[in-house]
Amino acid sequence: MRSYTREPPLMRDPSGPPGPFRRSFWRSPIRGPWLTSVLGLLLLVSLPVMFATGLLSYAAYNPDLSPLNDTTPGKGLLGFYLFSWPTHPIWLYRLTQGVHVTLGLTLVPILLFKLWSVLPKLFEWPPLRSYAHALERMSLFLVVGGAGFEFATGILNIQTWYPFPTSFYTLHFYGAWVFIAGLVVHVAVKFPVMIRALRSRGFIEEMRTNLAGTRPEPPDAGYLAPVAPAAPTISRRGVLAFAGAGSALVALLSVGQSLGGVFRKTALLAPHNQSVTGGTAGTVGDFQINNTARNAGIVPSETGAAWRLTVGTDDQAGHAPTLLSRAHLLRMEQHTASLPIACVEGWSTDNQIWTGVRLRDLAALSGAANPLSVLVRSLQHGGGFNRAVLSGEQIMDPDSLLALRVNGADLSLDHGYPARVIVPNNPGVHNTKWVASLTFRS
Ligand SMILES: Nc1nc2c(c(=O)[nH]1)N[C@H]1C(S)=C(S)[C@@H](COP(=O)(O)O)O[C@H]1N2
Ligand SMILES: [Mo]
Repeated sequence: MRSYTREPPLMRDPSGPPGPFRRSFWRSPIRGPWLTSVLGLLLLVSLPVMFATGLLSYAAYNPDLSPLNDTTPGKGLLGFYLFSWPTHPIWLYRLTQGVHVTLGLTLVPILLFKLWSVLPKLFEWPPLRSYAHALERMSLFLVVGGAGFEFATGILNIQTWYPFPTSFYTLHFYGAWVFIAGLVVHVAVKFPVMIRALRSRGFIEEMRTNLAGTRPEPPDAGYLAPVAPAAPTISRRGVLAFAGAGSALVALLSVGQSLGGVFRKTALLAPHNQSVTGGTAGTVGDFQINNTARNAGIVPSETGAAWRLTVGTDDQAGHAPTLLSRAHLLRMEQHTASLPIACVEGWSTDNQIWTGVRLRDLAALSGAANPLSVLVRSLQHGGGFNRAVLSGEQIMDPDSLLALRVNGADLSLDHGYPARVIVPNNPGVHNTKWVASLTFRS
């Protein structure tokens, strides 16, 4: 019988305080550089996707267009990459944000296993050996703290729980930059160690190794493998299968909110998916709504026959704004576009058939033939989503509509009656419902 309790003399640490600060306290025989590196590699390929799709999501809000769109003021240099968010392809935001949210949820089990695998390092003794060591540990603080912060704020947001002291976007955006700064240092330091560790054992071979054949890794300078390993109770392939199954389960229970179709009902972890009716009673092709008229405090009397759309420009010189009734809008040239609604929270609708007046026709009517932007205001009084600014490019797209009808029926009150904005590839939050006014800027 092989003994698992022999301590190599070099790795002894009788001088540290007792308990977890002694290396011999950590006995899991599967903990070691190889397992940490496999989990690390998974995160190394996924986290840049999270970062990139996150930055794209911020760009999709067109924050440079208006302070009203920008919930992250003072971004300064961190907004260097911003560009005017395109209207095509129409499914782009649905894809990037679906990936951001689904991948983020899927990574949670991997992240937890990765943190477990490096737990002894938290108690490393002596805590600081050199300047380089101090720098490395500081970067870990940013990486671990940043990851915890980004995952926690992201998950709270998609669960529509907002215990934040300030805007979610501000926190999540700055948190992402702090996290990525730490990650870059961490990867620079650890990449060679990871490659060496991955080469130390064959992946396929490890996947063929059962519990009886599981052997500890030799104690390493990185403080991961145990100096006094206990007998294994699970193989490395068992741990990876467990983590993988956890990830797969989370993915399967959430991806339906973005995929739509028959998968929609499988998204049990996605709170937005549970109401699948938009109140268009009796019509085919009804679909879910995010915010109801009642919840938004829409007063039915304001949406009745007295409703008028105010269309104007921001330069007061010249003509007064035009007031248009719904009947008038319906007599204007009607256009149809098949577009989804895709929310920052990852859920999206399938394409719906929207019918209404082109935003660019309304711009022309206001006297702004080449508008730079438009401020859309809702009837809704309170709440953060009652206004948005759209870009000139968005206004001019022939599929950008002030929708009056959807799937062949008048909009229901919950879908935004009397009129709502629908713009291709626009984050859902900028598709304002219960529109009261459009103010074009040239
Ligand atoms: N007036 C108003 N418009 C709004 C909202 C709102 O709360 N009030 N929610 C926005 C958000 S966050 C999204 S994702 C879409 C969702 O459209 P739906 O509520 O019809 O599903 O509407 C947007 N338009
Ligand atoms: Mo949204």
